[in-house]
Amino acid sequence: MKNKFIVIEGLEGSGKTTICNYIMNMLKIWGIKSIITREPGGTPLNEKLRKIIKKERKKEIISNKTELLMFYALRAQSLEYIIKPSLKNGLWVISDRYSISSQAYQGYNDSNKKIIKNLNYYVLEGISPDITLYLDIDPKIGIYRAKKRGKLDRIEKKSLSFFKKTRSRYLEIVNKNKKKIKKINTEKPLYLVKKEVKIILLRWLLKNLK
Ligand code: Z5A
Repeated sequence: MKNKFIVIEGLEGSGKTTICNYIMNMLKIWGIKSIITREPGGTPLNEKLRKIIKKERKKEIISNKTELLMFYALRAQSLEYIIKPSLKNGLWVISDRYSISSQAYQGYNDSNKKIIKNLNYYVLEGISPDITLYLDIDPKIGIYRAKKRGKLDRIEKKSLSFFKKTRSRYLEIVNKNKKKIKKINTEKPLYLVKKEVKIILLRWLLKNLK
């Protein structure tokens, strides 16, 4: 079977990192070699930029334009040094976030939506996930889970209404792309979320045995 590119999306605390690890272990049991990458992050340079992008700063505030371009700069780096070479070498790639994150978090007006479309054309070079799992969660629950883990970062400190709008943009994207993006409700015990992930991936793999 051709190797695949799987993306996990969702708000903070929806369980993306947990599910990425779960999928990697599941693929291993099935005899499939994979790697996990994350956005922002992945390469050594990207991990440094991740700290910068997440840090709250009082003096030189990251502008909205800078933030959007930073996410795409990181994505370009991760495509060049992780995603493309891994896919070329026969590995499956599991990415904790990808371009839909930019559409959901930064696509808050028509002008940004247009810029993101152009950036996708320029940066992604047509590399799109074979399947995306969108982990849906009420932002209140997501933030509660994130808070339990420790101090909130610059982005996590944004208002509840920002996350509500981000979630509705996610849902809009999911509803327009039901074939390629599968929605999973994560407001239930983790073992049930994992069970649903497994069923979705198995069904999808059986359909795509080529
Ligand atoms: N961002 C952006 O704006 N634009 C972009 O283009 C990109 C990103 C790529 C990245 O932060 C930030 O960048 C993010 C969007 C923005 N900001 N926000 N806010 P990050 O990578 O540090 O964080 P995150 O991606 O938001 O994920 P997270 O907070 O680490 O959460 P998660 O990976 O989805 O969840 P988790 O770590 O697997 O689980 C969190 C906790 O919940 C943990 O203790 C789990 O054990 C627990 N958990 C998980 N599932 C369950 C269930 N089902 N029940 C109970 N407890 C659970």
